[in-house]
Amino acid sequence: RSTSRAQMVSNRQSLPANLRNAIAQMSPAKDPHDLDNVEYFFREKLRVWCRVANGQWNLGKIQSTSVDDVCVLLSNTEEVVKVSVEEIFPANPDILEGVEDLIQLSYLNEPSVLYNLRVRYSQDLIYSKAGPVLIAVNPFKNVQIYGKEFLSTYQNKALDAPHVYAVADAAFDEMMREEKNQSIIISGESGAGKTETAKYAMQYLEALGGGSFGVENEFLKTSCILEAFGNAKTLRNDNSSRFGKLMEIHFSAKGKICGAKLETFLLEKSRVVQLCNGERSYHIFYELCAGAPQILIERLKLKAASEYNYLNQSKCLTIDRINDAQKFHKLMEAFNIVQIPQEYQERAFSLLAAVLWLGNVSFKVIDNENYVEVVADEAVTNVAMLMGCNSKELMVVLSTCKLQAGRDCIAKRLTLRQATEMRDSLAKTIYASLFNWLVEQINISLEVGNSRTGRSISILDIYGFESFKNNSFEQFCINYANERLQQHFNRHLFKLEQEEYEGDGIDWTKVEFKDNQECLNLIEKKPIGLVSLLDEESNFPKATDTTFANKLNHHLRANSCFKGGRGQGFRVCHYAGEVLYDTNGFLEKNRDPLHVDLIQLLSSSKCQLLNLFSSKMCYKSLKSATISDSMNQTVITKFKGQLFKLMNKLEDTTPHFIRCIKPNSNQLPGIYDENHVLQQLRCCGVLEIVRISRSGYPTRLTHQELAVRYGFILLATKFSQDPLNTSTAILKQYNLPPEMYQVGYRKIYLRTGLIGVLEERKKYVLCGILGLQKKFRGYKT
Ligand code: AD9
Ligand code: MG
Repeated sequence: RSTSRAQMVSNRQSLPANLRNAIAQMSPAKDPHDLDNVEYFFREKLRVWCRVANGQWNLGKIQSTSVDDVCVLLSNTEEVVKVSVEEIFPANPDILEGVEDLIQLSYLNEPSVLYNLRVRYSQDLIYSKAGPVLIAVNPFKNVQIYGKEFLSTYQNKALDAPHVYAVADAAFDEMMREEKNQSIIISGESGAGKTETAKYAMQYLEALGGGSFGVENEFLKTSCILEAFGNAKTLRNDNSSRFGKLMEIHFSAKGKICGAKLETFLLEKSRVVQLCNGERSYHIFYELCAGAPQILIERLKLKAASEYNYLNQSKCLTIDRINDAQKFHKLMEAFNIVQIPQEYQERAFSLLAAVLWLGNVSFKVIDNENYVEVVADEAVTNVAMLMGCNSKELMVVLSTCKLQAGRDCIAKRLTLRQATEMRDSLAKTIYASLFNWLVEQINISLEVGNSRTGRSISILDIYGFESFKNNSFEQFCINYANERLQQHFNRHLFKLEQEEYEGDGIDWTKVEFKDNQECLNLIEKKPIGLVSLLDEESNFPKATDTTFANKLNHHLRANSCFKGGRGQGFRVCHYAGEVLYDTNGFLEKNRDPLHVDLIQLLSSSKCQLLNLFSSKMCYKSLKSATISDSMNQTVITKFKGQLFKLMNKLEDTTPHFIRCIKPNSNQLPGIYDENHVLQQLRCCGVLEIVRISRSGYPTRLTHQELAVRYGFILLATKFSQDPLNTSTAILKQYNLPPEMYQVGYRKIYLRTGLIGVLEERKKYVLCGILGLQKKFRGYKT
């Protein structure tokens, strides 16, 4: 072995220096045969990937090499191009085209990975593996790989091709075997397919654990309700989730579903009142307008969606190929399955209509100071009717605010801007309360009994990373959540594994990965981090969005993930790319003030739902001294707390990761935009994951475990006091190739497949012993 290494080194000396460097970079794997291959590759002028002027990767063959450049004959155009060695990567042999798991590739580099996924994608093989991670490339069309037939094929283990069903199956098996809670963590940018993937995972578990509890048919129905109220068309995704969700499914000892619990995270409230061009508000509004039966239209005084200011402001009322009226009927079915009583359904629809009419409430300026009163038109009358309030009272609440002056309470008129904010605040409050109430109803119907058993599978689907031209507080929260999730991913796939190797003293060359701790420090560090500074400014009455931006620029410069911006802007280098945020509206959205007058209005209403909402708000405010005190817990602080809780919960589970990839930004089938895909593969470190899993040791046994399971082969004299010596003696006795395992202080680490070999040999040895025993008994009788 040492001779062959020396030969290799001398071979390499004959190559130009930068080519040698390129080779070394191409194959960081420590297996010497690998390096040998790469050199051979160059000498024999085998196929390579070559990046041409337009940035595309093309296949070609090396014609000649010089000190700085390589001449490559391109396969598609047959032209010869001269490129620098950095633009060249070895291509894999044909036989490895479209492998299921990227760890099977002989040459691991970006163009090979991109090509492999592309080949599979073009054959509708949207799922691949990158070691332990499932990669799902969004097909943007129906692919015939779901449904009953496929469900049972995976259940019967008749197929092990990469699939979300296979991930759900593995989670289920591990949960039953180890009695440990599992999680399926789905990530990817907006529109990459997380929500669809989550639904398929639930569908699989439903089919697997369906039983006597009646919960199983409800999962997809709950998704239908949640999507109607929590999803909207954005520029990135026609069905974008505007909230995060964790669905925790519980199983009995027999593996049957016995309940589920849904937890949601921060719904984007601002969407109810404010939209970007080309985006829509929540689907439910359009569905209601398009699909409500005549009787409901009359009762709610409904008009077409185009008549409502909250909806028509963005000049986008429909979604291609989506029939809102049909969706409304599906929603009604779902409401019935989740058993929301008819009268509550009607109250919910009234509140939706009230929100729509609120957007049409207008104000007229009555004096030079810009103070206003509400225009008494059908809009405000309808809102009052739908909310079950007195319309005069409503008009007062929307245009004045009560101030305490000594013992007296005086009403002060609002300016146009203040009145509009008050109106929008009421609309957002009603909508968000309605959403939370629905989640509660869903939870009642999914009810988990006494099932904290260590037998649960949690499926996490949160909003994907977002970077628009204009990014506000909402994008900041979404990207913060993704940053936390990315850290969980890194911890489990890179950190913990490598720390274990190092801690146990085995020979291991560290694989570097992009750690995002610095970005989390920027956001979370106390007292000087984005969240702390935002809270500080939010609690300071005179602060403005500009003073906030100045403060950030002043305090955060030292962090390499922070880049200042002009005026009200600031930039953050997230793991998935740089985002420019506009602080405009940050403070107000973070404070999210709730006026006492609004709460009082809700509690005086004839609508029981509104009474319920207001009592919850009062309860919250009673817990603290004053209403404004209850708001001390700002939106971002609450969100941060929720994220910490979520991460703690996930830490208690065995994670299964799914990375969704968006192949193009136009949501079209059949288009595989290499740069777009590459950027996503890079941010989740796919190549690094593959590198770790291929050079890693997936099976680990403590010396004790090894001795118990395989030690019978040793003669008693070979058992040593030192478990480590016993282990090595056992492995020697089984005659295993030494490069296939490593001996740590506490454990033995085995390469992929070796445990199977061990089991086989054990069986073989046992058969031999049994045979001997039989023979022996034969002699006796
Ligand atoms: V966001 O962060 O909520 O904005 P997601 O959830 O990642 O986003 P979503 O699951 O909504 O994306 O997928 C976007 C669209 O891609 C869907 O509406 C489908 O039209 C399409 N899609 C995604 N996955 C599949 C699939 N497995 N098969 C077919 C799919 N179409
Ligand atoms: Mg989604």
